[in-house]
Amino acid sequence: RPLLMEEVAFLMRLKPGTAQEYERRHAELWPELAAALSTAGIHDYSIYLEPGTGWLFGVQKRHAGHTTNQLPTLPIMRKWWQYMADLMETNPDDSPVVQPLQRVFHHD
Ligand code: RM4
Repeated sequence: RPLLMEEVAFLMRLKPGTAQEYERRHAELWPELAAALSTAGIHDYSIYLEPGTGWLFGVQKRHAGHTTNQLPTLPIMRKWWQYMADLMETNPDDSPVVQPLQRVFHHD
């Protein structure tokens, strides 16, 4: 039976003192970026903050046939990452450092 949807979770990290601005920018997420995420098959996407440390916990669902591997090639995604780079720990290309997480428990 084919998998219709998968859930993925990952860590990212904020630079010190940027949490308020990070939340503010996401409250005003560019509609074009939201559309790109949806088109790529991402939905039910949340980012949680551990306030004391700046660790971000992202969790999102991906439809079967999702194209998240192509997001880094989209100009709107690159532009968003450049915009966010002053707030986040980033790679040299301005994408956020992402640490994938392994699921060790699930209660349905
Ligand atoms: C984050 C980061 C992620 C993106 C979300 C919407 O700050 O840029 O890559 O998926 O925003």
